[in-house]
Amino acid sequence: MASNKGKSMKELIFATQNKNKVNEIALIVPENTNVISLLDLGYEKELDEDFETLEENSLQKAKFVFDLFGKNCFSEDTGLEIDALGGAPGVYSARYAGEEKDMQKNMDKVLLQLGDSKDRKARFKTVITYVTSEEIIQFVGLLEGEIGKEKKGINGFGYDPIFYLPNGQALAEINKEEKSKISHRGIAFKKLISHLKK
Ligand code: ITT
Repeated sequence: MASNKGKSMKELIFATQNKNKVNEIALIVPENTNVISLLDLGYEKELDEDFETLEENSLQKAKFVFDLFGKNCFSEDTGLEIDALGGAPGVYSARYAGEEKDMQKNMDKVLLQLGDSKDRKARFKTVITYVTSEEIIQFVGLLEGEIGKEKKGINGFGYDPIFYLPNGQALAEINKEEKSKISHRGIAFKKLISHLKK
């Protein structure tokens, strides 16, 4: 992502293989930080997510990658929580409509389940876990909105076309710079950066 020059440069492994997450984070990485993803490291094996909470899955991924590479690292796990569906898809967001992780099918399932429901309140929740030899710490980022009645926009990824912001725009209708400023992922990552500055 960035070259590691000056001596105060911080190097961090981002324990993800999701290119979209990497691209969003890249926009808000401070100049003194070099973020290296698992894609950069050529690590392609899917990371296990065996638990039923974002916190535990995020911790599992970060610890695994820290043990593997022995370098300061962070992971993030994100889920979409829809109130009228009792918090689903939540931790099952990637595979909501099946193992093939097909986002069109995942979104169609949500739209079908909600039907004409008036209560469409939802939020994205990101849990970042930062692991070093000295500490393990988590940071949460939330983005509140609602599930629209149709898919809108071509930007972003995942559930962005059906997640509407309070102003009525779908997350897939704003560009990635704007998304990074307001998003669950951006908020959690900025908390990590402030922690690193302490
Ligand atoms: P990792 O390598 O980081 O585990 P992943 O794709 O498995 O990547 P998650 O388990 O954190 O990612 O995410 C679950 C799903 O939630 C993901 O596949 C997306 O479909 C969706 N998702 C995550 N972040 C999103 C965002 O910012 N906007 C829309 N959908 C998102």
